Amino acid sequence: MATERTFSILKPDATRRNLTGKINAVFEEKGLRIVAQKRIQMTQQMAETFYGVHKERPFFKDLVSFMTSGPVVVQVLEGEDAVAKNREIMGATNPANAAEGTIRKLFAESIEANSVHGSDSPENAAIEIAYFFAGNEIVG
Ligand code: IDP
Repeated sequence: MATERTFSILKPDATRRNLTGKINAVFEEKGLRIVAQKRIQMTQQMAETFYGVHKERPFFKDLVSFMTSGPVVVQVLEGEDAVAKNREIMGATNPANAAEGTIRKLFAESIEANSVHGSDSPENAAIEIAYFFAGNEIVG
């Protein structure tokens, strides 16, 4: 398997509870390298664009409001099979269904405030990384 990059967000529930270090420790322990990282405040427009695929879903408005409710940490994670590996490390969307030891099982508050985002395909990873990072901000 080739080295790959994925896009990650530590969501507002994680920054609010000062969990960025604990979550980053999980990524690093499981073999993902943080090759870019910055703390930002998402605007409503950024959140609406980022989650545009969900705009017809009943939870869309609340999700945009949650994602703009405090700072987030956006990241690029690198490693073998990074996209699938990070989805495994994160666990199921709903923490009630997340496997033991996953980030969402360990830290998520609810199906909405579920601590982390991770790209769901290499194609989306490339789009999401390019949306948040300039090439020279990523140092592998
Ligand atoms: P994922 O983050 O596990 O890929 P998606 O289905 O892409 O899950 O949903 C994006 C985000 O939208 C979730 O991480 C969560 O924050 C929120 N979300 C998904 N389903 C629900 C729901 O049923 N109620 C409230 N929020 C939801």
